[in-house]
Amino acid sequence: MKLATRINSFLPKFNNDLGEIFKEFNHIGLSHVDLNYPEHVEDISAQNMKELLDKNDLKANGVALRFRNEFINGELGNADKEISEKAVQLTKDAADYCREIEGEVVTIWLGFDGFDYSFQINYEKVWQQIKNCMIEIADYAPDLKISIEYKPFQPRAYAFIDSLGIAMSMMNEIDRENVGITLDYCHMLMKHENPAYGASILGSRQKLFGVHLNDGYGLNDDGLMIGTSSLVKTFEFLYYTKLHNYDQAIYFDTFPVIEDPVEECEANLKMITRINEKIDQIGLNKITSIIEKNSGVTASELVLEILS
Ligand SMILES: [Mn+2]
Repeated sequence: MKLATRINSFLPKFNNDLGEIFKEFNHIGLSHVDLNYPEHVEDISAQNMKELLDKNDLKANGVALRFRNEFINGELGNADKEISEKAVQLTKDAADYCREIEGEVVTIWLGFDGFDYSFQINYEKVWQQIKNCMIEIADYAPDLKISIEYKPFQPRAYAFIDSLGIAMSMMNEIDRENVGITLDYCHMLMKHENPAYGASILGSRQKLFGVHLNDGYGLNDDGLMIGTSSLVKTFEFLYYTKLHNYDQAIYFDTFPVIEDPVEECEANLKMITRINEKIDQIGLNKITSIIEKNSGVTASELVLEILS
């Protein structure tokens, strides 16, 4: 398993020093890093970043776009063409940086493309604009995976790309080999989606480009530790990532606020390792055969076996 975690959780404890954080990542047992772009790279050239990763025996999984204040009314889909073009350029720059540090995935979460009011945006116009921007980005970096991370709402009352269905429709219209989807477990719970459903459908199509793992109660992006709220769903989700040989990093997108970030990350590591072992112990074939029975009662017996 390639494992990464949220850098921002570690910043306060490690004096906002990426060098110290990477050292700790390696010490804990993580293998990969996802960098927010431009947030985490502003003072560090790609060459220096690569050296810093190498020094700590870490690999880049990729970069994740973080759009700033000027994009508050939309990124790729902004009604102001100039701002939309800036968002495209920032994403191209992120792709260049990603390639130079030998990362593979550019994750695009359009946090501000969305709406708060009825009659606020022209949905079809925004749809076409985001689609065309994504095509431009995908064709700019055909050697990289361009991955759409969706979230139903927050910070906007409604996000534009808000669900598995909308993200897949957009992906299909973009129609590029190198465009896929990142599933954020908590975001899916917020939309009352079953995470495993997404992992199955995208995994089957080789379109699962990213996994953000965490847990929550559904109403909010809680970012709880893995397996602490919906353990059985987490098992089912990870079964499908294994079944379809998901090969990018699993990123712990959790938010330790009260918890010590190192201890919290270690808890995530312990949990995912244990779940992984348990899936192997039961066996993919056996789980597959249980699903074939199409029975709630048999499914409940699998839960008993997980508990044993
Ligand atoms: Mn996420």
